[in-house]
Amino acid sequence: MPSSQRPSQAVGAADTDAGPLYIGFDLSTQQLKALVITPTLKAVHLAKFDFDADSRGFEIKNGVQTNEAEHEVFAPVAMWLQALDKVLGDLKEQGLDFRRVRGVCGAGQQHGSVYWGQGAEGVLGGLDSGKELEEQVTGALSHPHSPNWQDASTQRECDEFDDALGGKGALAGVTGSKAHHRFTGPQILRFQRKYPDAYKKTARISLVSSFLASLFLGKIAPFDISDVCGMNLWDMEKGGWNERLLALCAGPYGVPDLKSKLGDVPDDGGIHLGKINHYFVERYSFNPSCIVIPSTGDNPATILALPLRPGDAMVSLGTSTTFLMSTPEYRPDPSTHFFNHPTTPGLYMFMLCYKNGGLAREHVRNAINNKLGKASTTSSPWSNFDNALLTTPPAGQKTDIDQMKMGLYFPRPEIVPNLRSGEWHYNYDPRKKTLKETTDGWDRPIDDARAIVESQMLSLRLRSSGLVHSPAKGVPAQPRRVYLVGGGSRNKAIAKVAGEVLGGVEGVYKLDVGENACALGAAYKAVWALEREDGQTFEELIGGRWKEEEFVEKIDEGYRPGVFERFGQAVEGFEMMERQILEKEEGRNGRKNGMNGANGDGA
Ligand code: XUL
Repeated sequence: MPSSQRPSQAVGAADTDAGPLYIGFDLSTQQLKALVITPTLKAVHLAKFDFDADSRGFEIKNGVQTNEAEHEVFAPVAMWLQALDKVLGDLKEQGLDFRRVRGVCGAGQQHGSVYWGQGAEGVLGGLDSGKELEEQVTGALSHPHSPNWQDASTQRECDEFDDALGGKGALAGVTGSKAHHRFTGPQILRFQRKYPDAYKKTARISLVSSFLASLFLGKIAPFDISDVCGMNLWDMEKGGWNERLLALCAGPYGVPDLKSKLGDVPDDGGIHLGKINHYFVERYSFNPSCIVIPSTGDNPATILALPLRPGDAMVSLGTSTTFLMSTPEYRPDPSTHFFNHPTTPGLYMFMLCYKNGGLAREHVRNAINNKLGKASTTSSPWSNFDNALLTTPPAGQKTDIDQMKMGLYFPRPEIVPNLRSGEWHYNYDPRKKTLKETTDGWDRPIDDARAIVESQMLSLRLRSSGLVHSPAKGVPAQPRRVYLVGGGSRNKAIAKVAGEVLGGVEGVYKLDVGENACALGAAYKAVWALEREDGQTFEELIGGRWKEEEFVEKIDEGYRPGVFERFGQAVEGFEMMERQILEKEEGRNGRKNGMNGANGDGA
């Protein structure tokens, strides 16, 4: 049985009327989730299927399989098919009246690709509602696995992508990102070389998001205008495929063939793709006029979990760290990502994606608990860490003339910057602008609590500095609001440091949707697509229905004059520190062009 959840915290509304409903699906690495909402944005049903706990017949761990010798990480597509029937079956058991569902939309883990065989559309259109999807659709694939975003097997392909347009900066300028192992273009290139027969037999290629939409639609759905930017193939300013990158990716099989595998991309994220596949009407009693909306990536869906305004920032504090902003400015850089905004033409989604986050903080937390012993058996495991964080002064400086303490904490190899796993400690003198690798004056591991959280926030501030603006005369450039989501958002001590370093003139907020941000964003996208008036933007429609007092909680004041400026000095030291570490590592490795080894992510 799926590990279903009856309405809980985020899904608590009584669904009394018989009005329309919308479903947002989230096909992520570890689970498939379905969240049902009303047009007033109340969540009324939630079902989920945990791949490790609930799937049958797949040897997976954390939702994926690995081939360590080649740094491959992939997921069996059949498992996702199994999950979709189970999740819908669970919603049916919960009593969901599928006839009321007016629209479905999804969020998919980004970059993963699904390879369809020649007869795929025939299979999807002719499904037998008496049988499960897994039994019928698995045979329509030309390859059983979908490369996962954690895959690191494409170093050679990344180098070729970076070179194709003249360098990482040029590739980032055109596609929004330099080459990354997980991006779909390098993945398709490797697939084409490793499995030439399967490539030849492939009629269409889907992203995880468009795969989900294809099942609902009964034919291959186009890519979503935002998620397509996670491929290193889409020319963002031109709004079309980049022919040179397609030529590289297609190799001997040619561009026209690859173009037909990829299909056309509609530029409206709210386009009605068509009515739901008869399979779902017959098997689950969906209304035959239910409309399928393009599913998007999980990160683009996350920024749709609230009417995020340009200038607001979202920080997802999970196992990894993600920083998202909606912005009208396109300022590509090899260390960041730009995507088209999933719903609003003229806006972009800016993203920073780190591998390290919660796990790194847990290491420091454990070291502190080992030193101090747990305060009591009932206290939170974080109480010593939080106490250390709150009693240590900003940048570890007791007085203005003290050195600032800073460091990098990467238990896993990091993407931003591209650096091996390791830990580094530095003292920085902001008056002389000098830096020294040392732990002189550090009370370890106590001082590490502040240093690690600050280092994570300083990296975000450094890399988003070009996109934030001064909100009023005399006030330094910073985000308007900072929204925290994910596990770490529950920690108020971390929120305080986030506010000190990042600012936020209107404060730091916790978005109280539990772990459901992606599914919620997808469901809101469906509401907008089906209920918008001519020209009405997502932000206008969802903003009008959004109940701030119910959905978000202010957890920190944000901008503190004086402290914010002190961290402005710390950012300078932090940038110097990163550069110095990278240079030392480059010397150590004796390699040019940074650390592109199997540990890093992309060239
Ligand atoms: C983003 C990325 C991850 C996945 C997680 O580039 O690779 O955030 O989208 O599912």
